[in-house]
Amino acid sequence: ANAQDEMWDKSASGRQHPNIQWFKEAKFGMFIHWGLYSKLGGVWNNKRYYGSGEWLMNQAKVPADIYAAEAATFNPVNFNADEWASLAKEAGIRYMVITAKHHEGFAMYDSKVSDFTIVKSTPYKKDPMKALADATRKRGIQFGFYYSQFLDWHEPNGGGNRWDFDESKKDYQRYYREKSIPQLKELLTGYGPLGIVWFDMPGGLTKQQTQQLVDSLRVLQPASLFSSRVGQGLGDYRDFGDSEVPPAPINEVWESIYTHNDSWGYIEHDMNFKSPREIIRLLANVASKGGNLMLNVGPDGKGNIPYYSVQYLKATGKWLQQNGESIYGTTYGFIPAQPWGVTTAKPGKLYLHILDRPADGKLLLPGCAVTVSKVYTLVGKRVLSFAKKGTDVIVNIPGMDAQSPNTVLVVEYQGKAPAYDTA
Ligand code: H79
Repeated sequence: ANAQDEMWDKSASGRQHPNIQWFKEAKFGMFIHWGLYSKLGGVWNNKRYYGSGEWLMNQAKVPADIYAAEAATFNPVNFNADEWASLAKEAGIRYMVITAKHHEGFAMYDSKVSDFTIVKSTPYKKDPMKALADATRKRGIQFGFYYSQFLDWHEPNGGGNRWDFDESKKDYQRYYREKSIPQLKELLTGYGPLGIVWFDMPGGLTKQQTQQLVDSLRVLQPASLFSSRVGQGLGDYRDFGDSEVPPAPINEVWESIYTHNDSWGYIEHDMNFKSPREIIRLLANVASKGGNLMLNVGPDGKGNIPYYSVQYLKATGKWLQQNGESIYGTTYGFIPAQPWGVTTAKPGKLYLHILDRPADGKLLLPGCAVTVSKVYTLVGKRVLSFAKKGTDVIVNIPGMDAQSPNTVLVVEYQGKAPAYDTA
């Protein structure tokens, strides 16, 4: 886990945000990294960089003024908020979080407190976030902003940039006062109700100052959820490290974040996209531990979501349309991960996600100490026979489509589900 995640303190979060329920049920979110780095695509001075596109300025140690000049040719003319939102809808996405400002310091919205914005310093001149906020909400998708509250490589007083600003001369308080907090307030007042404010990489504030920051933003949008990376254990739900799933179920509200390829921001030479099969299995794995998966896509500098992200997300949505009952609104199942797959649950129902069909066609549910009344395939509702041996239940499964990324069975039962020893 990142050090920042260790700051998330279970005792401090005994409280529950009054608006947490939608998030608990949502299970599948879309993360979008989009900024000036998207135009650069992981290339600087004809050199390809690997890792994460949004880190290019840092990796190539580009001076802030030279980097800022790139805005003059950033013109995402193909951006279409309705297309992005309907893709999310078709993919079965329930919430979307997009970078309003990443570490590069560039505002992807109409900020009045900085000149380094998509409206003021690019030929595009429009605010794409307004349109996206409207397009997602219109489709019942919760909308939220990512905001890098401490790292800002554009500002002499912002965190992180040591290649052209002297760290010892930085006044972080001033940066928070003059840019970070005012921009957060703009985002929380100008774009309607936000489902989430997704902070990242805390720094430069004491616990008391972080609390003041949170309090000053809460009053603007009491219903909005804050991610744990606001720091100091003050978030409303827990985020794991980038691309991390906990090893065992966790009885808390939490989220795993993953990239579709190997980068958050667009990299033109990164084609390592997870297949629909991989996404569907990752989603089941995360749900079986009780969390949400927020999967990232990185649109390019013209405003196009990469072709494979579009295709693979749509395919994921097809699976969810038929099998969503086993994902949305579930929590971890009471049977831990098995050689054949993982489980999720709702009251009276256990969902068996068969990721690797056992060769003998017999599915073992160890420690299934409930009264099973019926087992059937989720798709097609085909009833299956089963046997009981002590607390073990063995389900006779039919020949399955070997190509299926995840075949789901439903176990209906009476009785209290055995307690799961969560981490
Ligand atoms: O927004 C994404 C990342 O840019 C951000 N969090 C996610 C959601 C993040 N900020 N800091 N970090 C992640 C940790 C820094 C990782 C790094 Fe690297 C390792 C920076 C340099 C080496 C990854 C690999 C980025 C460039 C190369």
